[in-house]
Amino acid sequence: MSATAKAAAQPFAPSAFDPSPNNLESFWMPFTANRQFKSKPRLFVGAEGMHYTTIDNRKVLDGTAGLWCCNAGHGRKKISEAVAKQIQQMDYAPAFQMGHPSAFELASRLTHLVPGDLDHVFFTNSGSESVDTALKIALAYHRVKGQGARTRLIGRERGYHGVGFGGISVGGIVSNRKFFGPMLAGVDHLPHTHNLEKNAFSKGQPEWGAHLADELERIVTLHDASTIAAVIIEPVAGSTGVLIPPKGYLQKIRQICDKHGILLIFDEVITGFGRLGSPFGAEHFGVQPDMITCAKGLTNGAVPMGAVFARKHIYDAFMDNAAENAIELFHGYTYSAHPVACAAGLAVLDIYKEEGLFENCASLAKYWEDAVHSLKGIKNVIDLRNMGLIAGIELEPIPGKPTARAFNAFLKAYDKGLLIRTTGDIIALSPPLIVEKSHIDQIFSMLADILKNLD
Ligand code: PXG
Ligand code: PLP
Repeated sequence: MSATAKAAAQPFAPSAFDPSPNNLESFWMPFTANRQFKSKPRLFVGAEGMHYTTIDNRKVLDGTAGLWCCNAGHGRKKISEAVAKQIQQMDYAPAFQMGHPSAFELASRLTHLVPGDLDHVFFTNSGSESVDTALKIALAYHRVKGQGARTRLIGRERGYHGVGFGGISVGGIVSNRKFFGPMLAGVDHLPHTHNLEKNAFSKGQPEWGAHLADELERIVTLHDASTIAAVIIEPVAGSTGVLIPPKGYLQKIRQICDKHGILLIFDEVITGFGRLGSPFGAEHFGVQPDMITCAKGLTNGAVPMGAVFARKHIYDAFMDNAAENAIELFHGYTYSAHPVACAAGLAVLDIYKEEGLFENCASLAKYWEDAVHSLKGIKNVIDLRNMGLIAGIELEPIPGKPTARAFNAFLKAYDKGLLIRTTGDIIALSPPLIVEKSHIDQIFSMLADILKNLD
């Protein structure tokens, strides 16, 4: 059918004067209850500062920075102007065997945000691509170093590392894995660190659980270190419902990796760019990973972009082991270091610096913690967790109906004018880092109301 015939055959073709969608069928929505959504849609049409505007012109307070990505809040002119300027000046430059200046500028500015000699940046378009990139670099690194038998990748139960085949293989969220066959071979998993009996209602890092890092020794004994390439973990697990690392746990993981020549990858797609009050979680916890994956806050969510930081010895291994004029790493995306994404990234770094947003996060962390724990005692709240500007609020599931209680809270919050995120029966909060005490008060007074009146 021609485009015109198709338009004529479609009785509800949107008119140029009414941009609101009137056919919700075609778009297969990601990680969404499509039928529920389409029966009662929730559509945003605007965003400014701490708020979204709905299609029916209501303001919704953003308790989640979009999806953990709009750390500098919404509607930032500096970003939109930089993006517009870049598109006008040069829309695209080939990513392979060619370059453009802002890619180099962004990479070098980014390296100042991460600790140690994480001096090299590989650009991607998402967190999922960053994860698959880091896993591939880990495998290739050992190979160019003459240790090609190191092919195993170790993730963690309940970990979220995006949705590529590498990411779901090392990830540990059952629903994200069980539909998709055997995935990557040679993957093993550490146990997660969540334990309500020991750690419920801990403020910040729980006391109990550092010994769970020793499970890595057991895995090494089982497979032998000579077969293991890398361990990948989220310093704070986000997507699974906010699991804060027990005191000393990440340090122990680092020590065991060092002992056995295993690379340690921190997946900081959520913890990067100030979410914990430091530029990255690595600095926050005082642990030096060999690679860091990031995305989201890199461009404030305005343009898709991700990145992998690699330590000097990793980059050098590739440079030192390839013939002159040869490509050193056979990996990359059409849109790696896209000029428009780089323009957004540079503008965002300016905003973070000029407005001291990481520091704002750090200075509000205690106020946030007190607000989170003010929900203690409300019926069905079985745990409260917090760190930086992140909160996890775990609810007792309705017997026989897991996820229903938290999803109901999400729907009620949206109606009331608050955006929250739920996973299983856990509510996750992560407001933009421009948040003020008055917004925090609003978030928790609305939430307390909702939870008190929840079935
Ligand atoms: N790693 C981590 C640690 C993440 O949190 C990804 C990788 C994948 O990034 P992309 O850009 O491919 O989505 C993520 C993403 C939620 C939620 O509310 C979390 C993410 C994405 C969407 C929703 O839990 N994390
Ligand atoms: N599929 C085909 C047929 C392609 O030609 C390409 C890139 O050239 C890709 C997939 C990968 O796309 P991207 O580089 O945007 O990840």
